[in-house]
Amino acid sequence: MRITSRPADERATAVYSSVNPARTGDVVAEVILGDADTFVTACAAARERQSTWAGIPAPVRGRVMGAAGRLVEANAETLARLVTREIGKPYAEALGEVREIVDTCEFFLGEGRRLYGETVPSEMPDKQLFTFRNPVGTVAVITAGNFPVAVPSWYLVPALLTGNTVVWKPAEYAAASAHALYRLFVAAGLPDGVLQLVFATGDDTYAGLSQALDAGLVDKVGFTGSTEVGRRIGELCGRHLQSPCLELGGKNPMVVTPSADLDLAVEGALFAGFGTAGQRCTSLGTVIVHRDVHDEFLRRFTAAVEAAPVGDPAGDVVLGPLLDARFAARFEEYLTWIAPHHTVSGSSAVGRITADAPRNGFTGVSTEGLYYHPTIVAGVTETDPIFLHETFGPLVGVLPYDTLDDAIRLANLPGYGLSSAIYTTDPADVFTFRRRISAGMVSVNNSTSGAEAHLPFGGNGKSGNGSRQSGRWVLDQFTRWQSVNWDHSGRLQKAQMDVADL
Ligand code: UN1
Repeated sequence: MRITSRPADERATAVYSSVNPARTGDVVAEVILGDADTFVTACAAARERQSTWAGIPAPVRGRVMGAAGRLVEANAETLARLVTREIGKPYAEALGEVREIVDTCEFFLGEGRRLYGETVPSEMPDKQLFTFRNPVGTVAVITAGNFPVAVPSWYLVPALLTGNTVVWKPAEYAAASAHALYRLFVAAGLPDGVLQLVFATGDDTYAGLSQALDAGLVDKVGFTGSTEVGRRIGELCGRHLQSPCLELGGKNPMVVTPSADLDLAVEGALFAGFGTAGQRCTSLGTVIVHRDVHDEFLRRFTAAVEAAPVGDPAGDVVLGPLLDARFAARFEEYLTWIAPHHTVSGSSAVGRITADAPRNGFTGVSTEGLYYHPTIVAGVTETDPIFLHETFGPLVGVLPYDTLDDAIRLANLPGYGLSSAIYTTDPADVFTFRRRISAGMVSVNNSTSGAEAHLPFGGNGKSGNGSRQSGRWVLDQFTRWQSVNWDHSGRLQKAQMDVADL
């Protein structure tokens, strides 16, 4: 299948092949890439349609979001299969991801009837004060491919619902999934041009975004991706006095206290660490375990990882391949570092699964595909690169702690602040942890990953600029408050008047 930007870009110069990471030679889509001009043109086209779209009553825009959700639901299995084929996400997780779009659409269908403003009492007689939410204008959305459809919907649905037009640039290695979602949204009744899909390289997108911001064509940027790129986008937006919605990396800790249910903690660590092959921004980075239960936890966690089914993501596996060759190359840099430094468990080998480094029960084709052994690294220290940085692959570090104070210090040390988890049966631990952890999200006796569509999602520190997505909180990203004061006294009343002057 050949796919291109909308509106179709005649000047496109390069064709990118989006391939199945589980099987060499399976080209999922030939993506016709645009360039910086394509991006700017799309922003101009979106800008042109914005006031017409904003003129449609919010409950009616909400109905379009509801229709999009129903269409996605009706096509859920097809879309999930495409996600699995294009990025190697296990089918059950891909289906969950598609379900999350439906949840988001359902939530914002109702929100179209609830874009409330307020009436506010005035300090002057015969004067009325009101607040209204106005759309920001044109929104540029740039998304990663590890959540190729759900995470984009977290931006598209609220941005469109609140009367913005959107230019969406998905990751090219997940372009077919993005294109399929785009088509479902258009089929749901979005007027022509209200949502623009653009395929371009990261460099071209950055250049196009910079030009579009200079030309005043973009009012808000939403970006999900690496901390490194997020910083550049943040700087660029800052120069235009804009505050983007940034959802960046994570080094999400899990603290296991002595009172924890260890089997539950192991189950949580397995899913959080190795689901989506460890490539969620919310994936588990390091387990920080109380010394009294450290060895037992490690023994059970190792056994669980050894038994975890790995292989063909279309089947019932815990993990499939990595997303794309670029991610695999980056992950391998971390792997070369660990071997001389640490004890590795959870697998007979580290690195790529091949005929020479096989894995028991593996269901993929071992000489093909970007499959890696799921790896636990025991005894990491607080200066190790794998402790400090997001590895974005199937690798989890484990280290012991002695006091909860120290566990929290270690959990905050890498400087991210997206998700976190604590396993305990002591409520005092929960409240101490919740109060002192820097993360935007805290799970108690549950995985660090697994978002719900109506709870604020987002991070602090290197994980973002404090913006939150999802639920009613995201409305503040895509609308601006307008205050209206209406004086019907028939005279000029000045604020801060004395009671005697009234
Ligand atoms: C989840 O953990 O359910 O890109 C969602 C990511 C995140 C979404 C994670 N923005 O991995």
